[in-house]
Amino acid sequence: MRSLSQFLASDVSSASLQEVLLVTTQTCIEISSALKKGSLAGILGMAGNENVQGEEQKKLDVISNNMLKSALLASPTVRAIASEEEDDIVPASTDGEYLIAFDPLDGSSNIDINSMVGTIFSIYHQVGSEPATEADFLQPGKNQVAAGYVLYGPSTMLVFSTGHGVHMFTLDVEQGEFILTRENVKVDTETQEFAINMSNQRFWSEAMQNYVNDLVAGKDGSRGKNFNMRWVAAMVGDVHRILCRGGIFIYPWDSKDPNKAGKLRLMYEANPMGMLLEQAGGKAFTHTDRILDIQPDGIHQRVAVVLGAANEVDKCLSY
Ligand code: AFP
Repeated sequence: MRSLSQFLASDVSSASLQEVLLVTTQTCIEISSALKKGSLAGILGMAGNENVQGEEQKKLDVISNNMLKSALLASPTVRAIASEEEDDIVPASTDGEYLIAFDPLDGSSNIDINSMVGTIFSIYHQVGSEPATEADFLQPGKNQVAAGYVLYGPSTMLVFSTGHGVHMFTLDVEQGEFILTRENVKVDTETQEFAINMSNQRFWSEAMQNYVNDLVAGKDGSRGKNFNMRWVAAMVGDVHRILCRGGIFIYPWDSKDPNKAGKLRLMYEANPMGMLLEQAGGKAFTHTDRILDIQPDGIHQRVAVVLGAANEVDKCLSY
């Protein structure tokens, strides 16, 4: 039974990357404790603000964001952070070598129903000179040096990759540390399970409607096999299920959005999850491009996402 610090000491050669991963994950343990207290700590409900994307912020979005922000900015390894909950990047007062992008609480609409939420993080090398600017963050996802998430479910789990496979850790609450519970997770190339918000069906492209109609037709349709559907409404929960037992997750662009950009954020959701899926042998695309190849044009950019079992992603894109 290896703890996270033992794993990092033996499997991650850079001491500064070990440090940034430890600071991030230690803060997630504190977020996990806050979540466990729920209503007792008076931290549920709305904060009364909107984030830069015009979404209402929950108190816990704000609390989690502030916890990660202050912990990371205090670390000498961090040059700057970008958060889904911050309008602009926040430079640190150090000459640290890492840029961290994060979604402090993905799926926050699940908080009030005591369902799954998570923190997603993505780590890049600083590329420009100091002080850091937004332009430094605009690197394609294939440049990520590490990416992962902490899932706050029945147990709290850390899943991450530094480019050498995907590893899962479970929080030992008594000891207050993550313990390695699955190494080198792989996603089957085939699947019979899909995740998509079906209520948007009429707004999808004709091709996406045809693809999903064929999944739903099951054995009676052209696919010749039945498919099951699951939707956690937190990408972190849907991706975790895919890493554990396979599947495909889709958040397509739809005609409600004139830019046809999709809902999910490239830097805080699609890139880190794309890295994990590829490291586990799966695929991650928009409706046209490999996600990790996209050159971002802004830190809050949104994209369409199709990720999961390699053959099923290919099949979806073939429509
Ligand atoms: P929130 O964090 O604002 O709740 O959004 C979560 C999310 O971006 C992603 O985690 C889910 O997959 C997706 O939204 C759920 O979207 P729907 O509202 O369409 O179910």
